[in-house]
Amino acid sequence: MNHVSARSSGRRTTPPRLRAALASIAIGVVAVGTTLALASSASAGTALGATAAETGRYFGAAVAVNKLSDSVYVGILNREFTMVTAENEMKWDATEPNPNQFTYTGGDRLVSHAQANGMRVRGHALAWHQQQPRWTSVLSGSALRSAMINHVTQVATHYRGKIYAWDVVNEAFADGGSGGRRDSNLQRTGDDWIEAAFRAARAADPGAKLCYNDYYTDGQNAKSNGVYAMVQDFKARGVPIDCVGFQSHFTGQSPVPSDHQANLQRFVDLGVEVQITELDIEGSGSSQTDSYSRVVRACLAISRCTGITVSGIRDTDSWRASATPLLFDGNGNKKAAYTSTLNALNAGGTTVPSTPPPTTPPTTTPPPADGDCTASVSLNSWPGGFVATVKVIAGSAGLNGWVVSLSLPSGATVTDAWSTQNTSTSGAVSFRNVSYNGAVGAGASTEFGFQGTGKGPTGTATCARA
Ligand code: 9MR
Repeated sequence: MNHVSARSSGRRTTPPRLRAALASIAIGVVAVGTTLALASSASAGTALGATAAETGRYFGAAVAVNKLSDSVYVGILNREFTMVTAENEMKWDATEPNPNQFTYTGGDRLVSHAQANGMRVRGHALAWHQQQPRWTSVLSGSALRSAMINHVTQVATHYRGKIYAWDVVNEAFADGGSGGRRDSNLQRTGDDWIEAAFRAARAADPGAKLCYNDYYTDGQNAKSNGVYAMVQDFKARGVPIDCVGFQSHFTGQSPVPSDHQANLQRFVDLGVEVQITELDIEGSGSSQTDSYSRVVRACLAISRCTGITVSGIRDTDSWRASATPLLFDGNGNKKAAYTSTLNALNAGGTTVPSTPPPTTPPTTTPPPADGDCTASVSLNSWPGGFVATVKVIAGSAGLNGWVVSLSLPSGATVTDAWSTQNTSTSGAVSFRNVSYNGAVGAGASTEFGFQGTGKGPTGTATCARA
């Protein structure tokens, strides 16, 4: 049940300061490896992030890491925002400029800044047809598919435990009336490229919420219907998806649609969270201020609309600066749109449930009979490659170490493995625990994963005490 909080009405059920503290605690539980600045609740009512936290939400900004040396920029960021998104630094071209050579300098700086200042991080974006490194342009088919899966796996593994939500796939649906997929090099690897990316992301970072993110999907239209059908299908088939991001780039030609809230709600009704991920609204004056408050009110009316991110801090930081679409002017002063946004946050709304419902259907695994442990493999494969996630379940005596043995078909090779050490890369392969996951209590479980080329394992995996 949602309860409504409203500063100005008698409907409040929880004192605001207590509510802020509870919200901070709830956020702390889900923010792995992140310490939230509890001091932020001192500015509840007067700063965006602290006020959003009163209903369990975040308020974030897209950040350009090279601006972290600008004191005005950082001053606003640290005062107002509780979530950051890397504007460009976690994209494919930035993180893997050469095949299988990863550079995380910019993204790591952002994560450090976030952790030092009690902010969470939205990861953006693992797979997208734009801002790919040059080398992907000569790839296609299974080579491109494998490169994409490797990219998703490596980047999500690098940031494991540090990301609140990943935009796993960005902008994969076509504009216009088709409601179908956008043509792209990734799409040409096969329709299942999106689910392959989501499965690889889940295997690499089981704690991050996994989002599909797109623009012009804010109201009901052919494009959002296409995304809706995909999410419905993913939910029905157990493809791991937790959230849908609505970029929310509004202009005079593309204003906030009248069915905005209803559209967000229909996605929530499919069993995903929704987030406003790149909000900016062209213009000035009352049309801009009204539109900002409408968007905030729509999100706050929906308990599983968990947060709002604006696509920059000052108008001059925007990727479309001439549209003056943000909340602060070029000098860092609060605009009228800031005030209307803060007022809308202060008006309250539904409270985000503190423990999000489970999002991946539990896999049916036979309980260990009398043996030491069992292993079950879930496989995500595509022509030319696969990612395997293996669940190790301890028997009634618990474990202090384990080894899982399985056999790969001929021609298959393990190219990467995580949370495990493998004895070989082809044929009969054994996977042992690493230092942090050898101890498994009675009936409890742990997971590891590996990826490879060729076909994935098909036979039974056996588990033994080590
Ligand atoms: O804000 C980003 C800008 O700095 C880049 O030049 C641009 C290049 O593609 O990407 C901008 O961010 C995009 C975001 O990653 C996805 N949604 C649309 C944004 C504008 O293209």
